[in-house]
Amino acid sequence: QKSLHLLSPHQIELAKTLLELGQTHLFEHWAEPGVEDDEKKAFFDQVARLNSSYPGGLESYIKTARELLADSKAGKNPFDGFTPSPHYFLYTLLLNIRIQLWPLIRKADRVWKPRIASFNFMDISQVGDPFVSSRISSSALSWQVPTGDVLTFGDDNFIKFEETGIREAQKAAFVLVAGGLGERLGYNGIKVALPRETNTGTCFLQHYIESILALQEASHSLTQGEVQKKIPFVIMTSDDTHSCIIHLLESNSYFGMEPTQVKLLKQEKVACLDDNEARLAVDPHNKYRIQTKPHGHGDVHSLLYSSGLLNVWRDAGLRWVLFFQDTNGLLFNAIPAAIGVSATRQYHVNSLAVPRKAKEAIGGITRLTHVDGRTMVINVEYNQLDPLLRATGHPDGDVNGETGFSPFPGNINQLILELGPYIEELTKTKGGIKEFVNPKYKDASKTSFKSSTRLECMMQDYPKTLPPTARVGFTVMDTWLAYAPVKNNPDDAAKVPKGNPYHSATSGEMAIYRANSLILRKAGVQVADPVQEVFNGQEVEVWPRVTWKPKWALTYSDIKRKVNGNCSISQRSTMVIKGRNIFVEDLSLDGALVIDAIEDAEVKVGGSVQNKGWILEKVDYKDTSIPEELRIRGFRVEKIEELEKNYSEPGKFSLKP
Ligand code: UGB
Repeated sequence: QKSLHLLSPHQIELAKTLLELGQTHLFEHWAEPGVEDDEKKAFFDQVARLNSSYPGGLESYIKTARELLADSKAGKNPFDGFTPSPHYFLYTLLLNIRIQLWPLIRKADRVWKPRIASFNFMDISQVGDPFVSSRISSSALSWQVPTGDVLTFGDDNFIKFEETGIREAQKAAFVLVAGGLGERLGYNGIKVALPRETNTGTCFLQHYIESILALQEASHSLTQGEVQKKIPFVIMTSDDTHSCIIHLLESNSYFGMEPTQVKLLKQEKVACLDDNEARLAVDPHNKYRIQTKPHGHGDVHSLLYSSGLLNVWRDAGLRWVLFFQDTNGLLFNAIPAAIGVSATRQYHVNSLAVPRKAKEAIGGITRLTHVDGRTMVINVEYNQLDPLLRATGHPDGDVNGETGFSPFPGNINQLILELGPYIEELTKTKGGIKEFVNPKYKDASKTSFKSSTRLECMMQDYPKTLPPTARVGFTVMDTWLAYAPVKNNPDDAAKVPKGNPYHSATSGEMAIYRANSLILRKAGVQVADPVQEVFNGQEVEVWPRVTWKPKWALTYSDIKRKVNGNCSISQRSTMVIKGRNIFVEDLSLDGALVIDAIEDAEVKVGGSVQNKGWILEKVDYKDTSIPEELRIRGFRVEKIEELEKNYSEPGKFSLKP
């Protein structure tokens, strides 16, 4: 009452609302009127912000929180009434695996089909030659059945999808969700500034931007720019990451992208909750503030909706919106083909997935069937999958199936949405995504929390509100090609059960070299086998350290065009290709080779390159004298000897040592 003169009429309304919503405790420890008035005013500014940034305002937030907290206390399963089952997608996966696994396919036919007998399922015997079909025709399936493609890197199908994807890329906009702090990784900086690999030191954000620019260029030259010249790039930030991302972009001239191409949308945090009554938590460091925490990556939909960008993109003739996460250095290996799948299958929603190991910390894609018959194909988050399975007649919970993988493919949170249907849906929902709450209770009475909680939402829950007619599909790629996130700190990574991926800075970097080596192998290069090494307590395969810029090669066809003859690379080698028009032919590499060239220079690289090369020197992650971004990997590159060439004049050149 005594502070009312400080407030605008709108703020007075908000104060009343807070009192009506049972939030009087927020004012309990306030100083006398006239004391600390600035802080009190700042409190109401914060309340106004929290109110305006949440669809429906604080009233709606508290109401939803009370409902979700009551459900959580009652132990109500968030998927109440739904039973999960692996959908036919995994079956298709088996169908598509090549000849070596044919006996397994037979077995899967025996094992899985009876389990999903209630399904209108195509009999494997009708499919004929599994090497001809890479996809079961959806016409044989009822509408609920999700469709999915399982792609095999480098085969004709893959190449076809990549070509379609490159054509379509000019109609795409990219959205990176980068508001998370990465608590599991425990890195002190922003994750997008971490080197994707330390051979070149290229950070994730630079790699993403260079990949988008390379796509733009490739798409443009294939189609002579039917639609747009620049691919829009949106980055969702938060208070935790916003200023650092701006600094990273500005101090690196946007890594070659035009600043107008990049838009930052900052997500706001939401109010924390102290108890089951949804009493808002007072910030432990300031009694005039409400404690806040991130609301989750699901905010990206409401931010895009309210930004007005979607309509601008539609008017510019765009068709696809691609969402991706902050630290997957392999992602762009999968993008061209995945866009190709979306365009070919006309998917409204296409999620990228990889085979998943049980208990792996990535969501599982399931087909949920409700008791009333409704069916929904959706990601079930890793912490919910096991309890859901146990509660619905699978006493062993989340375990590997016959194939050695979880029957539920892993969601890698790379979504491709068709813009038109996306706008239609958001017009209805205003971008609101189904939320959840995850309180950590003090004891079994579930009456108090160990620490405050808050509502959260996830971007992959977008399909939950879609009508049954929506075309929701999946695209599965090999993990080695498409997925290597950097999420876990060295301690936690070293404790990952044997056989499960580490998802650490160490494994993330090694995965780049492995993927590039395997891609070159597929193109006919003799790449030596890897050796096993232990860094930061994690045993990893060390392949030759091969990297290239996205403008050198984005697709398998690019690689085939640029690598010819008899080439070989020894295990201890390093190869860095930077320029666009570099052609590798009859090269024998045993050492380190770094090669760059301006756009107008065409260079043929061959012959025998032999030198002492670059070695990986082990470092201890606890050794704080070493920069954090290096020690979290457990190694650093020591450059002993290399052949380095930079062609800075236009013309044709040949490098043949
Ligand atoms: N992020 C935000 O932008 N804002 C936020 O408030 C929170 C996060 P995490 P998570 O691919 O490995 C997801 O924390 O949420 C950004 C999927 O839910 O790295 O534990 C953040 O910056 C899961 O199904 O992952 O798990 C980052 O870019 C599985 O796909 C992104 O959101 C898993 O990722 C993801 O945040 C995975």
